Amino acid sequence: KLVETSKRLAAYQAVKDYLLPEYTRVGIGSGSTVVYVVDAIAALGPEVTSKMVFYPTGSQSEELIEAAGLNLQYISKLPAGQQLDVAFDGADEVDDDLNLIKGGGACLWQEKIVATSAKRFICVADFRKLSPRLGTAWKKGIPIEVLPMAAPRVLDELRRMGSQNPRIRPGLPGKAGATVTDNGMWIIDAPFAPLLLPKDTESGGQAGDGSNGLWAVDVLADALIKIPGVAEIGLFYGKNGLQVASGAQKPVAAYF
Ligand code: DER
Repeated sequence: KLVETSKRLAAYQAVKDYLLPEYTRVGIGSGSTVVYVVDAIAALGPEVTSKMVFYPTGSQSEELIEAAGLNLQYISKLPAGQQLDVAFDGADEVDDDLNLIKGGGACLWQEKIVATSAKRFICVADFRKLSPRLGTAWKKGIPIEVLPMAAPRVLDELRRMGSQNPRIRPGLPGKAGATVTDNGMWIIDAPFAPLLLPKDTESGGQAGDGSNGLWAVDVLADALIKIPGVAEIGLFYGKNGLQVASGAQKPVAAYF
């Protein structure tokens, strides 16, 4: 109950603060917290929302937008050189620098495409997601979207990089075999020791290069994305974290 209340409060506050009436293009993430974001947007009423178009990050997100009667459009239709005004999404874990672990809902690939197509990215998360370092609160591992036929090779490389017991995410009851994403891919969950921040490595304490199994967020992200067979990784940028290709601003705020 407390968690749901926290999600709802965070979502309504985030929409109040960051969905400005003049915005026309809005990204909608996936998961259970973003349900409250869509509720809060729908509550603004059609006089506000009818002027806006909403971009999904997967099948669940698309259903949320349609069920709320909001205008649906796809990121594949965003004109060249244009960006979304804002994108809202959840996270599995948020560290001190607003770096995120995402992918608990296996939607990370389209989520990152939409998030990095937006001028502002608002992460909405309940208090459970707050953590000093990624991997402290969320112990299931970093979600990594992979080409199924490459999964065994990727698992080998992850073990070599020091991941403890990486594994292919099994399907939910009713789906024999692996979880299959909206993109027809698999997810590997790769646990690592808590990921270091610049304030840990700059002080000269730790290298963060994977030696003794300790990685800095950006060093690990750069290494993971290069593994052949990896499509996308569930590590998202923060204010001092990963650079974002699209030049999208860092997460403006995280709401807890
Ligand atoms: O899969 C995802 O990235 C989701 O956004 C997830 O990280 C958040 O899901 P939740 O809001 O249900 O915790």
